[in-house]
Amino acid sequence: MMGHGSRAGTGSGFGSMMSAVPHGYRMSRPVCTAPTSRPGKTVYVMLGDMGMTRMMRGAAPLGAHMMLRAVPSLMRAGQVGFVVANMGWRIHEMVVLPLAPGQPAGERVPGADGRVDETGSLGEASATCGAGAGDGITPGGVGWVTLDLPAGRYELVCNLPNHYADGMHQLLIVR
Ligand SMILES: [Cu+2]
Repeated sequence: MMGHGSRAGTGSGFGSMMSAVPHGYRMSRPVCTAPTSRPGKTVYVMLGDMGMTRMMRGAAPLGAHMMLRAVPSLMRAGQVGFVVANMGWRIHEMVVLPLAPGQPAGERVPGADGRVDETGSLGEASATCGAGAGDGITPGGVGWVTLDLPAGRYELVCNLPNHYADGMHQLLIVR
């Protein structure tokens, strides 16, 4: 499935994001949808990559083109429901990590395994067509999680090997 005509099927929140997908990204057709009833604010997170082959698994070479986009990225403190759609061809996930005061977003240094430190994680959506933690969201899959977020700065990351370094992170500000 390619092009901008595809729809996430997970709610209208993805509609505007689809038109902002950079050229060259391959969009997987959604295979499931998140529950439509969620407490609190909903954040739609789109995970994507440029594919190359359907044989690709989770690991990726450095320099691969990948993306993580969340809308909105600014909200009030309280319950936040994340709906995370993997529209790429690789396995992805979304982990919510805190940012210390003054700590810039996007500048974590991955370890030798290509992953960043998840200390202090507030939760994640890494199950395919399910809630909370799992074995990763497979292409076309949707994961979801509802978290109680105090005011602060957070970073949404995909922590499969090299995915953070390849660009899968976004700042989330809670006031
Ligand atoms: Cu990823």
